[in-house]
Amino acid sequence: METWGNKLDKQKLLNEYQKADFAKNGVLVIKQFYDLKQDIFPIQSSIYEIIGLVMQRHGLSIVRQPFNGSNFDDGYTELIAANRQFGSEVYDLVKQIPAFLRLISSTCSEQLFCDLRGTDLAGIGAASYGIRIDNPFEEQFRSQWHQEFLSQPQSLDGLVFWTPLVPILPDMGPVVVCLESHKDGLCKYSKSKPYAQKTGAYKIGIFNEEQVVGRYKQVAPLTEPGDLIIMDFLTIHQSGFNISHRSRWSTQFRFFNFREPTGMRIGWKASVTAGTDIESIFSDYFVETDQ
Ligand SMILES: O=C(O)CCC(=O)C(=O)O
Ligand SMILES: [Fe+2]
Repeated sequence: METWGNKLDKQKLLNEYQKADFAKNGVLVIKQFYDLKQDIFPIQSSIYEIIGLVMQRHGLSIVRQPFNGSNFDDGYTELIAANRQFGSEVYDLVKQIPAFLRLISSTCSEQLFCDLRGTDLAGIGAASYGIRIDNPFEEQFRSQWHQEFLSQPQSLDGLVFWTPLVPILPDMGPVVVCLESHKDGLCKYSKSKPYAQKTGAYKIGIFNEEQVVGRYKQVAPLTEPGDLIIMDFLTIHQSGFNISHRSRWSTQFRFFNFREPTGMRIGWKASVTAGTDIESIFSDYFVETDQ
């Protein structure tokens, strides 16, 4: 247990009930895993400043309230109303915030992963992390049903860490998860008609999506900043639909196990967003379809 270089924080490890719950369901919500003041507030503060600088860069004079933590996104709705492209600029910049990178590589995240996966050698996949900004009624970048391993071919026993920066209410479209779906292995995928208008890897969907997803009970946990959702790399999940008036800000990062044989065989590839050709890696799992 010396592996992490820091003192092991046993408080942050899962108890036997949580471990059993995770093994059964393929998903677990851990309330207040991160410290609001120490871990989350500095990220929110930097986002507030970056939004302000992007406004300034584009000569916009949008009136904003002083930063108080929970209002870190003040003015963002007005910014994207002026030009949606300015929102993409913010999206690319916020993943460069040091406090966010500290959260990802925090000792408590790493030890949670290592303890749960029984490994001493965790990795954080190249381009496998970011801060989602799901704007109300926007479909283009919404994640439809998927399993993480297909787009993050690092290790089969990887984990998604998902944690919100705003309180997630039902109308904000919480992540929807298919319980116990991780037990059935990797699904078949196709480039199907319903997603043809989407961007990049969002064109890919689970083959026979409705039938596959229909086999499982679904949950859509409501979470608050500080809470953490962990998901198995094979758990089927999707973004909910944000029909609220506020963008849904959430951070996600992924850990993988360097010692897992499938990951080692395929070479711990980077995220699909970094250009990894998942159709060739997973050629047996892609189905041609005209539906
Ligand atoms: O935040 C979302 O809606 C989707 C999240 C997701 O698919 C992930 O974190 O892997
Ligand atoms: Fe995902």
